[in-house]
Amino acid sequence: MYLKTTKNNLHSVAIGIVALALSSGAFADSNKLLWTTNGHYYQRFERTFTYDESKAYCESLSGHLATVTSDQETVFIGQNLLTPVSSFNYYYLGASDAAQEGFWKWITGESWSYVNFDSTQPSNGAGENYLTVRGGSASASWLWYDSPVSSTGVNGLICEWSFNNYISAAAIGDYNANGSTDIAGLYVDYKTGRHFVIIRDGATNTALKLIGFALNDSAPLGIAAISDLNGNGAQEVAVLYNETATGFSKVHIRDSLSGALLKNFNVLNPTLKPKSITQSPDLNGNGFSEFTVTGVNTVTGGTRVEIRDGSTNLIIQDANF
Ligand SMILES: [Ca+2]
Ligand SMILES: [Ca+2]
Ligand SMILES: [Ca+2]
Ligand SMILES: [Ca+2]
Repeated sequence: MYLKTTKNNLHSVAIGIVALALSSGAFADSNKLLWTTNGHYYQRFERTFTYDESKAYCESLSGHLATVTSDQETVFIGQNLLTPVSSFNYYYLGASDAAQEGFWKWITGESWSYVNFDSTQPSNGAGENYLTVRGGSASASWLWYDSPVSSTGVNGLICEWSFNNYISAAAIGDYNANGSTDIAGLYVDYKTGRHFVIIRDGATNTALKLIGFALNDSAPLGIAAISDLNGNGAQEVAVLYNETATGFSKVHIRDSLSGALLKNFNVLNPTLKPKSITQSPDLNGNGFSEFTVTGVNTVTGGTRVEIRDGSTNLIIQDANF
């Protein structure tokens, strides 16, 4: 990364004073921008993150570190995300050759065919196995460098949203009464960040119903189908959340026919990180099926399991592992 061309060194001297003035955290994150050519969204974040933290950050937003696979994509990112920042700034992209030196791979699995390294790059310095792109307003700036996993020389990261993030799925009986069990899939919409459950016919794959869940930054973790609670003949859908604002584990239950929110309540306790929700048969004989939530104590590593009644939401059985 740190081998610079003579041209860049001269460039550095010439605008060094300007860069100094801008170097004290002067840049704001970009907006999340749509590239209409491929329908993907992109955003630049100013963060002092390692590569691993950067990767996890994009994933926490249901995106991925950006993959740049064409000159047009370089130009879009360059003109819209990199032009407002200094040519002394570097940003992580989603590629690495850490597994095998010289064999770069995009984290999305896209083929490594387009490359845009600076002429001196990759310099293959010790540990320089992570891709960065340089800021600035000229296309000559938007070149790639191999950087360490952690560096004070890296100023942030670029996230890309290119597909819906599917979290989990559950069987939901025969929703359209055609003799086949149907499947409810939970995902985060990459365009809006909103959480949806889509029900598809198990035999034909036809989309039968789209149910909107939360529109916030809480992470949805799983889905369970439970018995009809409001007596309209359609089963309900329960989604487990880790509510960012409060740290609480929450279950939201919506009617699968109307999409109406029927219940919103806490499970586990705040010392536990929620992990999963699954459906269980009616164990206490009240005619309503149950659901099971699992949480992990991040300090001790212990796991807690609560089986709760689908109607009362009270604990029927619990265990600590
Ligand atoms: Ca891409
Ligand atoms: Ca069906
Ligand atoms: Ca119902
Ligand atoms: Ca029950």
